[in-house]
Formats: sequence, C-alpha cells, structure tokens
Amino acid sequence: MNRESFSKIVLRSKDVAAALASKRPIVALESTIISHGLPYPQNVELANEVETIVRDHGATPATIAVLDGACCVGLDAAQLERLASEPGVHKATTRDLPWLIATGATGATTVAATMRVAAMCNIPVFATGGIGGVHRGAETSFDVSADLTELARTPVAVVSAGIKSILDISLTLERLETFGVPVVVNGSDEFPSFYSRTSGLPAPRRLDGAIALARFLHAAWNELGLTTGISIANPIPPADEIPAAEIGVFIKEALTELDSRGISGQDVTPFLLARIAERTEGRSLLANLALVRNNVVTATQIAVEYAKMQA
Ligand code: PSU
Ligand code: MN
Repeated sequence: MNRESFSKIVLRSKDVAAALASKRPIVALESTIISHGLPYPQNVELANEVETIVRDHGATPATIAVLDGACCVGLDAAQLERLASEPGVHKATTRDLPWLIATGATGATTVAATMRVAAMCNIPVFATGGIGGVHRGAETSFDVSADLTELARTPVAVVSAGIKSILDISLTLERLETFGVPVVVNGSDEFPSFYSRTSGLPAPRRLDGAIALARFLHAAWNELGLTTGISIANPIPPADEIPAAEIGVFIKEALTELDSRGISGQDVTPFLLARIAERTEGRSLLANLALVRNNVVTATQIAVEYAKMQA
C-alpha cells in the first residue's frame, strides 16, 4: 500500500487540499454523530455550525465520511445535508471501510474510522462529542468500541467531552492505559462524563489550555515517537452541564430497555443516545450540542498551536 493508492479513494475538498499543501491547521470532524447520533435537523445545523467555528478560530474543517465508495475529507453543505437526512446511511467503523469502498456504498464514520482516514491524510487533530468505550456488561457481551483499538494504533488526537456513563468509564480508562494511550483532561482534576463535568474518577493527567495540550502532542509524537492516538477529555462548560445524578436515572432506564429488547452490536450506541434525548425532553440534546461546540473550539486552538510547533 502506498500514497498513490490512497489518492484514488480519498477525495480531499479544495480547502482541505490547499491547507494540507501549505501545512495550515486542519480539524477533522466525524459523521456518525450527524447520521446516527443526533436528530434532524439539529444534526445538519450543528454540522454546518462547527465548520464555521473551525474557520472563525483559524483552521480548515475536514468533516469525514464515505460517500458512494470514496473517503471524502472536507464536505460541502449538500453532502452534509445528505448524511443528515438520507435513510440507510451505514454506520461505519474501521472494519466497515473496505466494504463501503468495494461496493460504492455510503457510510457515516465513527471516531475509529474518522481517525483512520484523518491519519491517511496527515491530519493530527480531531473533534467529536463523545468517544466509544467499554460497554457496561462487556464481560459477557464483549462489546468494546473499536474507537479504543484505533486510539491504540493511530496517531490522531481526539478531543471529546469524555465518555458517557452508558459505558463503563472506569473499565474504558483501564483499556486505554493497557493500550498505552495518553489520556489528559483539559482544565480539570476529574475525568468528565459527557453531560457532566464529573464521573467520580480522577483525571489520569491534567493540562490547562491549548498551548500546553499542543506541547503534549508534540512530546508524544515528535519527541518520543509514540505511534498511538491521544485522548483529550474536555469537560462540558458548567452552564450546560446536566448533573450526573439527574442524567443517571435516564441512562439506567435506557440500559434496562436495551436489555429487554435484546439490542446489540452497532445499534447499541444510537439506541441509547436517542432514548436519553427523548426521556430528557431535549435537554440532553442541548447539552450535547453545547459540548460539541466547546470541543470544536478547543480542538481548533490545539490544531493552530500544534501547527506552529511543526514549522
Ligand atoms: N458517543 C456519543 N455520541 C456519538 C457516539 C458516541 O456520545 O455520536 C458515536 C461516535 O461516532 C462513536 C460511536 O465513535 O458512536 C461509537 O459507536 P460504537 O459504540 O458502536 O463503537
Ligand atoms: Mn459496540
């Protein structure tokens, strides 16, 4: 495999190609959150809004998805609308990429698949809402997100609001430690749990602000030569937070319903996200939108600082 074969299946937008050529900062964005994580039309509104946020903070947005068998890096408004509204867009993690390419299908990329495509294009910073992890009950279901596998082997920094407590946060942090993935929390001593700034678990490491975080990426990849991804947990802003005890009730309820309906595999995360949004009457949705915007600002600031360090 070589660069030439990549160039046949990876379509970079004009803006992304220009930014890559002149080594200007880029922020990768995933698309599963658009097709399977948020309802229409909030999903497409957010997808457009985060592109503007990246530009306003001095970088080029690169939303990633597989459209008709091509890995697209940098999408236009019509492509975002399609991912947000078209029924039957596949949820695509790393193992699904070859099938989408070989059959000409369309898929929204998870954190794992987005990391993989971003790495193919040398885009080191990626913003999302929440990453996947070890599901509760994984000791019998073996349900552990491929996001963790990808963090173990793909050198991309993922800025998230931590991990939803639909997952086993403690076991997820154990897995990341085993894989040697550096995990750092931005500006807090506690690991955040998506809707909440707290989880009851300490931050494995803490750094404050984009310059310190960019320095951390530089140490990992350029000075130490590590080849793993990096997980940057960015707590939701205090004004948008839903306290862990409040959201916990709805999470428990959704998990019970998951069991009684026998839902498994790739459908688990989308089911839980939709159920929680429904049961909180949109409050979780507002929090979700707010934390994504916040992560995109932080990721863009990191991308800008990291690009300066590579000059
Ligand atoms: N967690 C969220 N919102 C999301 C996801 C996770 O709070 O939209 C999406 C991301 O795309 C993540 C994927 O990569 O779900 C993980 O799915 P799975 O658990 O099937 O690996
Ligand atoms: Mn899974």
